[in-house]
Order: sequence, then C-alpha cells, then structure tokens
Amino acid sequence: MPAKNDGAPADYTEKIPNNVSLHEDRRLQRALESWQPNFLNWWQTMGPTLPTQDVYLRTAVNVGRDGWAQFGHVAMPEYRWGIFLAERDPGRRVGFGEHKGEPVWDKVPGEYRAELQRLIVVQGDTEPASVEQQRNLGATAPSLYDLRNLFQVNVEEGRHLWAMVYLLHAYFGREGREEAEELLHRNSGSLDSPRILGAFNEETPDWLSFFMFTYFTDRDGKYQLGTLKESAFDPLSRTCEFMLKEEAHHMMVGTTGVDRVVQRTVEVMREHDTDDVAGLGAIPLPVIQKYLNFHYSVSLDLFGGETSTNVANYYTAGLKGRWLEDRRKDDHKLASDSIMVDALSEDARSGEQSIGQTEVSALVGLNTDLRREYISDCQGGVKRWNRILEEGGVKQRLHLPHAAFNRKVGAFAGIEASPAGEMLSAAQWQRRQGDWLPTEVDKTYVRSLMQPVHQRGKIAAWIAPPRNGINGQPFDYDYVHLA
Ligand code: BYC
Repeated sequence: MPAKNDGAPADYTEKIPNNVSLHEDRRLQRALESWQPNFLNWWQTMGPTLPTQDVYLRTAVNVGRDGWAQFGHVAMPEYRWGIFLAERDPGRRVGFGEHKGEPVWDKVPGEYRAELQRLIVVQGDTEPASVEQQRNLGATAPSLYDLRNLFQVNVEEGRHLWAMVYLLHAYFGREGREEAEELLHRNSGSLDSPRILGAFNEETPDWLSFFMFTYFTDRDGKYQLGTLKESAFDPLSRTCEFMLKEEAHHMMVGTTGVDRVVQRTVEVMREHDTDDVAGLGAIPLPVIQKYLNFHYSVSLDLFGGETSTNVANYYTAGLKGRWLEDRRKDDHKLASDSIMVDALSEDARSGEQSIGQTEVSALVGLNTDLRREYISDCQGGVKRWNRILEEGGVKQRLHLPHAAFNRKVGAFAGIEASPAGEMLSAAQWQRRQGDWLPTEVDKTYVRSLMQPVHQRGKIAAWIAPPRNGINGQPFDYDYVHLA
C-alpha cells in the first residue's frame, strides 16, 4: 500500500522530506531511501559541473497557500529534494472521459496500469534529461543572478524527477522500481540509451539556447503537466499541481531571458546605428530568430502526432485531460465531436501533396488541441519581444515559424517547409535551411560570446540586466559562492 498522502505537513526531519506520511510505510520508505544514493550519484556525475560552495536557492517546504518555499544559501548536493503532493480535495470527481462524475482514484486501476506507467515514465524522463542538457552552462554564465537561476531550474527538475519516482515506487510495484532505475540510466544524447523524447536529446550548449529552451520546451512541460493535473488518478493530479507551481519560475527565466537578450541587441543596434551587431558583442536579430525557429519547432514535436489513438484512449480512460478541462463548454466526453487538424492533402489527380487540414474525431485530435493552446501561449512571448523592438525604435520583428517547419513528428515529419509554410523540395531545403536554423557559424559566434561573468553585480555585454532580483534581493546580491 502506498503512503497515506493526505497533504500532511512536510516532515523535514526525515531523510526524504515529504508530505505523504512516508514514515507510515516502511517498505516504500526503504525502497526510496535505497534509490536516493543512486539519485545523488547521478546528480554528481551528470548534474551541474561548475564547482560551487553554495547557491541562493528556493526549497519547497510545504504545499499550502502561504509560504510554500524558503530561500537560503545551500550547498547543492545537500539540497533537500522532497516529495510533495498538493492538498487533497476529498470531494474531487473525474472531470472527463467515460468515468466522468465518478470519485477520483487513489489507486491505479488494473486495466490502465500500463498506460499510466507509460505517461509517468515519459514525464519523469524529461526532468533529469534537461539537467543533463544544461550541465555545462555554469561555466559560461553571464552573471551570478543567471547562474543562480540555472541552478534553481536544475534542482527543481531534480525534484520533479523525485515526484515521478515516488509515483512509480508507490503505485507500480517492481516494474515501477525498475523504471525508476532506468530514469537514471538513460542519458540525454546517448547513442545507446537516449532520453525518450526528441527535444531532450538536443544540446543546450549556450545561454541563448538555455533561454529558448526554458521558454519553449519548459512550456511544453507546463501544458503536459496541466493535462496530467486533470487525471482521474488523484496522486498524479496532485503531484502535477504542485510541480506547476515551481514551473512558473522556469517560465519566468525563459521569458525574461529572451527579453534581456533582445533588449541588449536593440541597445547596441541603436548605439551604433546598425543592424549588424555581430562584431559588436551582441546577438543579431536574425540569429535570435533562428534559435527561436529551432526551439519552437522541436518543442512542437513534443506534443506527438496531430492525430493519435493513444491520446484518445488516455482521455476516454480519464488518465490525461485537456488544458483547463473544467472551462471547456462541452460534454467532456467528445465521443461525437470533431476537430480540424493540420494534415498533408493529396491532389486526387496529380498526386501532389500540399499543406492543409482535415477533419477528424475530437478524441484522436487531442494532441492538436493541446498544441494549439501551447502555440497561442507562445505567441504571447513573441508579442512581448516585438514590443521591446518597437519601443527601441527598431523595425524588424520576430515570428513563430509555421507548424510544418522543421518537424520530425506528426503530419509534416515527411516533408520540408519554410517558416512561412511553403512546401520545399529536399534540394531547396538543403540550400536554404541555413537561413532559418542556426548554422555552425551562428553557433560559433554565440559560443564566442559565452565568457563567464562570475563577479558580483557584473553582467556580460550580450544581455541586459534583469529588472528585479530574486526574492526581493538586488541584482548585485551574492547569489552564488563559487568553490
Ligand atoms: N519523440 O501517438 P503519438 C517537461 C512516440 S516536457 C519521440 O503521436 P502520443 C519538461 C509516442 O510516445 C513534458 N517519440 O503520441 C520540459 C508513441 O510511442 P508508442 C513531458 C515520440 O502518445 C523542460 C509514438 O511516438 N511530458 O515536462 O499521443 C524541462 C506515437 O506517438 C515523440 C509529457 O510528454 C517525440 N517527440 O503523445 C523539464 C507527458 N512524440 O507509445 C521537463 C507525457 C511521440 O507508440 N507524455 N512519440 O511507443 C505524453 O502525454 C505522450 O506520450 C506524448 C506523445 C505527448 C509525448
């Protein structure tokens, strides 16, 4: 039996801080305590490489409305990674699918075991993957403020791994424990045992990539967690609800990170009255656009195919809902609804393909529904960055590329398309992709700017300082003490 997760206050005297009354289930506690050294070993070997004494970090200590986290300087290996589920709503009922209206589940129903385990493993796999992708960034941080934010994101992704491992250990028996081990064995970019989803095997070699990743890829996390928060499996729902709280900071890091890069580029463009800021220590707008194109398109892939029977089954079973399910004005079952999804159409006579749409049942189109929510959220970022350009008196604008651009998953995986959405031949794509995706020259230039600024109150020349510090501290606070 899993621990009684009744939203008890966090117990910090235990080896594994938790609010799931872990001490009441000795077997589970022992199992997690034997996973803990493996996690710490993974953190030491695959986590941040820059040696530090301590970092000004937020640690989750409770789930209540007031004061869920505390801030202080912490030696990272001693960070208190804990297990926290949002408070239980005793009257909660399933909000969608064929079990709509029934009480939510405290245990895993046998018939959905495999699917639930799969969803939890995929979610869990992304968390340590991102830490691995970002492990070398500390060496080139543009300021101590940014360095601290990187480490905050990293330790919280580590906690999110704990969140999924808790579910696997508590509810999925031996198989769950084996999957928890596997989460530490697969590695981002590994040829033998890569991470499960494509975007998590890409490199994050520089800070522009990091900000784009936290804007676009962490935002997929927000949307996927939002759908799992709707789950009829209540422990998963409550886990994701609390993870979303932490996720908000990761979004902030990405949004304001790109803001500050754009801001600095505008300043240098104006100062020197030129668009060509490459020699002047800032990142040219076309390079920012190419990084945006890359991170956005690989993140679109994370939503799976435009049509998916997997997602239809997840929904009908009550395992994975829609974004803001309870605000949708329909029957929450969708058995007779339909949706238009992106598709390749084929001309009946010529056989020629073109980018179009097709009508499918709403259930199989749920990946599209979620991807659309995500896309409209991403438009908010672009709008905000364009406001910075406009206020800076610069005429160029940033854009989200077409959904068919650079896709490896779904309806457009087999074709090439420009950011404007025109279909291209393989030869045209080969010739032009360097105009749209970062080239070796672009990446080398961006990397050349990545000189560490590890002095208090100082910042690299390619990025503007933040408007605010962390937790009311000033920008020149001693956020990190290096070793
Ligand atoms: N790469 O039916 P389909 C985060 C597989 S990010 C490789 O279209 P489905 C975070 C798929 O598994 C959020 N394989 O897809 C962010 C399936 O395989 P099987 C992570 C892919 O199942 C930053 C097959 O292709 N959480 O938290 O409807 C930092 C057919 O696919 C990919 C989740 O994703 C891909 N991109 O939906 C830190 C939530 N896409 O089953 C953290 C859990 C699909 O036939 N996962 N495939 O062997 C899910 O809900 C779904 O598995 C997916 C795909 C949305 C990923």
